[in-house]
Amino acid sequence: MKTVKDTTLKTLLITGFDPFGGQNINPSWEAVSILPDIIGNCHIHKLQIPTEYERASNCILELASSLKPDVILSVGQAGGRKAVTPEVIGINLREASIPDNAGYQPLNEPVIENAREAYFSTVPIRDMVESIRARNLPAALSYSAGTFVCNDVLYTLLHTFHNTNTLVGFIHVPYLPEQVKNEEPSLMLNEIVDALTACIQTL
Ligand code: PCA
Repeated sequence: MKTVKDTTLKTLLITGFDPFGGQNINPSWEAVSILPDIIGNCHIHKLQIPTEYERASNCILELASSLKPDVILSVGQAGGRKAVTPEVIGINLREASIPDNAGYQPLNEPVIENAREAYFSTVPIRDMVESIRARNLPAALSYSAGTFVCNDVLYTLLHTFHNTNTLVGFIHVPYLPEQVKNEEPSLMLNEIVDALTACIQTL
């Protein structure tokens, strides 16, 4: 009997944000937008989302309802970080030090009323860190996705897909060199693309 190779691809929905906070680019979308359509076992669907509370996750949920992805990975800018950082946890808190792109600046509000305090990410974050480092690129786990729009997306998706077959994760990436002055850390676009590719290869 012939063995039939399983060539079924997973459906990955990966998102990047539009620029915010006075920047004119966001490395997350710059990198996500140039990923190939297939990486490893995954068929990649890309979506740019607005840096706006609520609307960012709604955009993802709307596409996810028809796409039915196996995995949703969101990518965001974390200016000042020097490594690519898969996030460990999303928390049920909105607290913004700057307004989002719709001018909304919540203080001490829940992401979702009467929902639990936090959810752990469900993608293989430790494998992702190893996979990035195997390419000689800087990686570390992050234990806080903050309380701005990135955490909002992570928490909302983890809440929505809790106990389903859809895995959810978030990866923060450093600035691009053109965004920084002085000694602030950055990574080149091709390095961020390689790091994301390494993460996707663990899926
Ligand atoms: N980073 C922000 C929101 C959009 C982005 O790219 C954050 O870390 O919350």
